Amino acid sequence: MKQPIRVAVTGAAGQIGYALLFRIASGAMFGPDQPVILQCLEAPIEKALQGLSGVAMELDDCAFPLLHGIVQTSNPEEGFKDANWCLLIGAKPRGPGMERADLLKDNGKIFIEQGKVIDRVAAADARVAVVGNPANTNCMIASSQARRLPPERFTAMVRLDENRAKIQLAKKANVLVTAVTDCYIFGNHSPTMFPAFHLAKINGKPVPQVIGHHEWLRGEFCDTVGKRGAAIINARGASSAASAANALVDHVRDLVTPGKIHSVAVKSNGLYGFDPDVWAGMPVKTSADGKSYEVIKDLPMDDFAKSKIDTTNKELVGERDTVKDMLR
Ligand code: NAX
Repeated sequence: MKQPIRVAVTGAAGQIGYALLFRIASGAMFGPDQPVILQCLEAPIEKALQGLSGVAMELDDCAFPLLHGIVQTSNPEEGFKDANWCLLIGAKPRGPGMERADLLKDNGKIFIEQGKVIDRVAAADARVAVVGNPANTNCMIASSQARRLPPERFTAMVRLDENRAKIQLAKKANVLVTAVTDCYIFGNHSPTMFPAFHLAKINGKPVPQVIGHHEWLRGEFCDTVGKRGAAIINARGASSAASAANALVDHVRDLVTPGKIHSVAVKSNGLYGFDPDVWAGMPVKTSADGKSYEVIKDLPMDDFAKSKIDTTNKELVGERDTVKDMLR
């Protein structure tokens, strides 16, 4: 039996947390032979901690063979102690009348603190995946606090957007989602993101050739993927939760599975024309040992793709400028 790995999850009693913890404990994220210890971190609010105790009872009641322990805490030092993976989901939601800049700054404070503590107390091999919005910028903020852990250990999730793009293309072409490959998200997890349809393939053939409807690809397709979160809020009265948890399972599982290629928001280092210091979605390939990744470089970008990347890059730079006084 392998040694258990420690997985810290913030916002563990929230809606995504509730859809996620059971799947981690069942082996969906790290495999059927990898035991886990869940280190659940919640805000120091009585209602949240009480909710978390109920989630922990339910986890117990599943009698998962791979679940070797549950920590419940509101203390980041305890929550991130020796963690191998830190899944940062907890964030403040945007309240009525709240400006985006205020949301960025309020959430920035959470990610400044968590970045510092992770750097101090997490395991030597710690890796971080940020879901709490604005995810790309929160990830950049957390990484900016780290002295020990290099920036490539900090990733943000754009996998939900990749999954959304794939299913839209599959439905349009009337094929199973498994026929869609090479479908990558560039930029911010926001409506400005670019689902790069010109690189995607259906049954190995270029999407523009198979679908043929260029106006649909440039217009309705990009809009549907970019605004899917809002459409779900309108329909459900609550934001995406199960699909977000599922995307995080995909994000982490593919980052530890040798050879997998998928969309991850990483420090751009200037690739694809992004500002070097923003975290932007792009395709990455997991290394042979499953411990690191490299960005797939030099994919062709036409004028439309370049203008979409320029727009999403400007938004990321604007977000960073809003919080720049908080960085070190
Ligand atoms: P909920 O409001 O249901 O849950 C958030 C939880 O985080 C709450 O239980 C809260 O008490 C906790 N929390 C707040 N501050 C905390 C802190 N400092 N430490 C620990 N826990 C803290 O939100 P939920 O629907 O679960 O969404 C969580 C985040 O994911 C939001 O920021 C949301 O915008 C974001 N999303 C990101 C997505 C992505 O693709 N990157 C998609 C889904 C989702 O919208």
